[in-house]
Amino acid sequence: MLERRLLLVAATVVLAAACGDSTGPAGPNAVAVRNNQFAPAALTVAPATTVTWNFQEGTHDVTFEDGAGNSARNQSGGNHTRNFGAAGTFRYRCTIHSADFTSGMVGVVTVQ
Ligand SMILES: [Cu+2]
Repeated sequence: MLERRLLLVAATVVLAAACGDSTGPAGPNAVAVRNNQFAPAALTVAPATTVTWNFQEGTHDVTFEDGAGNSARNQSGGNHTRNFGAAGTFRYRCTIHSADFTSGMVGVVTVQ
């Protein structure tokens, strides 16, 4: 009986550790948005992949150079997704924390 209870406690701790960390890596095909950075800043995916931006800290946006698939202007939590259908290079930035697509809070998704 005690063993079963200990097992339950151990399983709960493992589950809490897996679910509770909102500042860790965002996962495959995902970008963490925090500390005025996109992490990873450069992501390569296959065609037809949906990429998820996970807003973990601060207020930011995801604005693409091609003008498609942008997030809300001032997003401070939750997720934003864009599906990339065809191959290409898709630069994006946070308009709050960068002036152009080459410096500041910028990122790129390469679809190949
Ligand atoms: Cu920002």
